[in-house]
Amino acid sequence: MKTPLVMLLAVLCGWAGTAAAAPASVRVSGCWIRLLPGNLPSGAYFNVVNMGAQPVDLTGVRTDAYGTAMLHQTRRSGSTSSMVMVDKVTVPAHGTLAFTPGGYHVMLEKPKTPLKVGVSIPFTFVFSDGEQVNAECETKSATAMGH
Ligand SMILES: [Cu+2]
Repeated sequence: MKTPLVMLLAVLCGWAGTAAAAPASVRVSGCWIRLLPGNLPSGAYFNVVNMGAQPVDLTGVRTDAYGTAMLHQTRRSGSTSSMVMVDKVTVPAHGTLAFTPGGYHVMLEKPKTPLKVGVSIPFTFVFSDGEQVNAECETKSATAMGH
C-alpha cells in the first residue's frame, strides 16, 4: 500500500509544482475607467509593471462588464488626434508602461448594464507569455484626469 501512495503524492506535488512554477512577472495597478454617459465608449487607464528580465506584450483585456474591450492608441498629428487599434503593447523588461488619457487606453464599448461612478469592475489582462493578471478598475466621472 505504501508505494502507490508515495507515487500518488509525488504526482500531485509535481503537478502543483508545475502550475505554480512561473512567478508573476507582471502587475497591473491604478486601473480606472473614465465613464462617459449613455452608449459613448469609455476608456480604461492603468499602469503595467514588468518585473521580469524579458519584455512582455499586453495582448488583450477581458471584462464581463462590456461587450468589447480593445487596445487603442491615441495618435496626434499637428492639431488633430485620432485613435488606432493596436494588437499589443510591449512593456519593457524591468519597466512600467502607463496607459493614460491621450496615449494608450483600453476602449470599452457596449456596457452590458448601466454603470455608475465609484464602482469596481473586474478585468483580466492577458499577456504574450500566457500570464493572466486580474485587477479591479474603478469607474470615475467623465471629467476625471487620473490620479
Ligand atoms: Cu479608443
